[in-house]
Parts: sequence; C-alpha cells; structure tokens
Amino acid sequence: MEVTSSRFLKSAANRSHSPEMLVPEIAIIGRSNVGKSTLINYLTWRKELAKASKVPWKTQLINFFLINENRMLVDFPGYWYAKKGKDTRAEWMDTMQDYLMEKKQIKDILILLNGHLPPQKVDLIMLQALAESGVAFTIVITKTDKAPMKEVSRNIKAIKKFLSEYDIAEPIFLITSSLKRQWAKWVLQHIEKKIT
Ligand SMILES: Nc1nc2c(ncn2[C@@H]2O[C@H](COP(=O)(O)OP(=O)(O)OP(=O)(O)O)[C@@H](O)[C@H]2O)c(=O)[nH]1
Ligand SMILES: [Mg+2]
Repeated sequence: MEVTSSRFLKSAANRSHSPEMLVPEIAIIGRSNVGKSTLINYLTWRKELAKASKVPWKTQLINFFLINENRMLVDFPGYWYAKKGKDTRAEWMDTMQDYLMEKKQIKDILILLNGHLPPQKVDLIMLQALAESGVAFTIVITKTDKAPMKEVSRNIKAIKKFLSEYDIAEPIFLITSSLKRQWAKWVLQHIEKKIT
C-alpha cells in the first residue's frame, strides 16, 4: 500500500460517535506509551498527524485518520489511560471492547506490545479478550531498538506461549522500531492484505 494522502477525520468517545463514513478500518491498540500514535505517523510519513508524546495518556479519545480517502487507521487511547480508578478503567475497557467486537468495518486489530518489556498483565488481559472473541488481530512489537534482540525474542516467546493456550490460528508478529524506517513497508503491506 502506498500512502498518497492522510488526514485526521475526528475524535470520538465511543462507537456510536464514530465517523459516518464507512470504509475498512485498522484499529491500533496497546498500553499507553507503547507507540501507537508514533506508528501512525511513521506509516503516513507525517511528523505530527497523530499526537505522540513522552507523557503517557496523550491520546484520550478514539482518533480516526483517513488514508488515501478510502481506509481508516483508528488510534485508541492506551488501555490504562483512565488512571482515575478501577471503575473508570473497567468502563473504558467495555467501551473499547464494544468498538473492537461490534464495528463491522474493522479488518484487523494491531495490538502493540513493547519489545523491551515482557507482556504486562493488562496486555495479557487484552490478548485473552481478543483470542476468546475470535476477532482478527496482529501483534506489532514496538521499540525493538531499546533492548538486545535476544531480550526482544524472549518477550515474543512469552506472548506466543500465552496465546498457545487458545484455539486460534498462529498469530502474526510484525517487528518495528521508530529508529529504523524499513519496517514500515512490511506493516503497510500487511494492512493492504487485510483490507483487500
Ligand atoms: N525508542 C523508541 N521510542 C519510541 C518508539 N515508538 C514510539 N516511541 C516513543 O514512545 C513515546 C510514546 O509514543 P506514543 O506514540 O505517543 O505512544 P502512544 O501509544 O500513542 O501513547 P498514548 O497516546 O498515551 O496511549 C514517544 O516519546 C515516542 O517517541 C520506538 O520504536 N522506539
Ligand atoms: Mg497516542
């Protein structure tokens, strides 16, 4: 897929406020600070299409980016962005799962996981929810520049082991690093395959 145009469409608090325009969507989820907004900027060759930040919980609404006028990248707030308390977090998880499970236009969910960290408890909760619901998802490993490849491989193995408990097809892993551009073409290729 070649990105010829990209623009921000709107922000929404939940599925019912999502854009009226119905085109194939790729959802991008992951813990706060894992690199979701950065990924969108890299894929679109834009510096600040999506707002990325060192400060966690930068993205607080579901943000829709229209690509080539015929598909959407959907940037979600981090799973844990609502640090206000258990109830708010649980409510947000419900809102998110409602979107991911019910929105018919979603062609794939990219779940981003830190390459330099073992999968965290909340990542495992999300992976479990995805695996049990039977929706299509792909694992994108981010920040692989922050640890030796050996460590990244160990973390990937832990994810694979966790998912092997579920009756799902072998998950696809895409390895990325914002320091190395070359991976972007593999992610774009993957998206194209899922959309067509
Ligand atoms: N070293 C390194 N840093 C990265 C990489 N990807 C993102 N970052 C940095 O990680 C920080 C967080 O990135 P964001 O893209 O804002 O993360 P996010 O997942 O959108 O975070 P929220 O909006 O809070 O959910 C920023 O300082 C990025 O520059 C990467 O591959 N390598
Ligand atoms: Mg963000």
